Parts: sequence; C-alpha cells; structure tokens
Amino acid sequence: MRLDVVTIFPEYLEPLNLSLVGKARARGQLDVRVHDLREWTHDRHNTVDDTPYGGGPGMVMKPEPWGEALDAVIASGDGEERPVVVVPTPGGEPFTQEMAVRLAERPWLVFTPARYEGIDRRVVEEYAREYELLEVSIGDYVLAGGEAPVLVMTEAIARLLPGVLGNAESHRDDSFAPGGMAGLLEGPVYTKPPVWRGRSIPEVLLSGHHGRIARWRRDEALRRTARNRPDLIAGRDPAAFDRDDRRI
Ligand code: 6GU
Repeated sequence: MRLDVVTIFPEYLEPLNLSLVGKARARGQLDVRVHDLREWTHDRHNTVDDTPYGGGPGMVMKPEPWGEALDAVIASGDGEERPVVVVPTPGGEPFTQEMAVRLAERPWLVFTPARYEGIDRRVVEEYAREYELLEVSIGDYVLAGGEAPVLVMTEAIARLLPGVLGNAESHRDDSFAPGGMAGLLEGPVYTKPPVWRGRSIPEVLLSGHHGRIARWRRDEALRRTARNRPDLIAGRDPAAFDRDDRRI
C-alpha cells in the first residue's frame, strides 16, 4: 500500500518510522511519503493561510497550495491506481474499525491534514469530483490539526495489511472487529508470574479447560462492554447473545 501525507508539519509524522508502521515500511509492505505543503507556495513567506471570507476567528488554508500539491502527488502515481483522498476534520464521518478494514484494501491513500480552521471548501469539492474522497473524524473532540489523526488512522490501517502483524488471528478478535468477540470489548489479559504483589491470576486460566476459559473470557468481555460501552450492547443483534449470556 502507498500512503501520501501533505502537511505543513512533516516532522509530526516522524513516528511513522517507528514500531509496527516503521517495520512495515522497512519490509516494503507500506510506502509512506510525507510532503511539505509549503513546497507548493510561491511567495517569500510560503503563505498557506489567509483570513476567512465572511469574517470570524482564525485562519483558513488557501486553496492554491493544496491544489498544486495534490495534483503533483497524484500525478506521481503510476497512472493506473487512483488514490482515495482522506481529509481529516472534526466535521467528518467517524473513523471506525470498519472504515480501517475498507481502507486497508485500497492500494493508495492520500491524507490532507490541515491546521487553523481548515482548508478552503473548494478544495474538497474539486477533488471529490475526480476521486473518492472521505472527510473523516477520529472522535468527538477538537484537535489543533489533522496530523495526529493521520498517525492514528495509519496505525489502525497498517496493522491490517497482509503480513504486517505476525499472527493474523490477532486482529480477528480485536475489540471492534466485525464478528470478532461479536462486537464486544476485549476483557483482561494476564501473564507470568502467577502471583504478583499478592494478586493471583483468575484460577480458570490455569484450569486447562478450553470451554470454561472461553466462557470466562466472554463473560468478562460482556461485563466490560456493559460498563464502558452500554451503547454497543444496546445496538447488538439479540441473536448474538447466547443463552448463557443472559445470566448477567
Ligand atoms: Cl480528523 N481533526 C481535528 N483537527 N480534530 C479532530 C479530528 C480531526 N477528529 C477528531 N477531532
């Protein structure tokens, strides 16, 4: 998969050299290219923003540098693949595990993280006409820019690429995986030593009884979900509960 990021803070994307994403890049599973938006400005001050029409606080990112940058980045493709343009904005549709799965199937994503009050609307309209374009939010809070959301989305997507995670089963049970623990949050996990500061691990985990362990894990997942995300229980297909689940 190829992934381009156009930003006025290229250094903000340096964590993409680390850990899982960094390893995927080093192995050639992920081709990440970070571009400085200011390369597509032409004035002495490399201006990327201006005051908003209609008045109001803050500044708006000018359309011309974004247009030139996106044209150049998209023209650098092989001519066959068409990118999905992903515009991070608190006004976008929610980024979910389902969206991560869909985007992980695409060969090329172009992210456009903005600062200030956002990008001149005409840029979104222009590229939505020619390409698949998604405006995406990572949650109900406001960040100072879209760079951190790009890090978040890239990590969520990269770990789904074939061969990036050692064990393909490790995302089958992800908390939000469709059909994972059937849409429940994952319960607690334990490792050695068996007693730490006087705290023992749950006895069932030493029982060797796979059926009881699976039952216990599901109970814990239900308990955590009911406490932290009652909306996920309420929104669930009643058929996804089995008879034993109704005990809690
Ligand atoms: Cl994608 N951008 C910004 N600036 N704030 C956000 C966001 C994105 N998602 C949630 N808050």
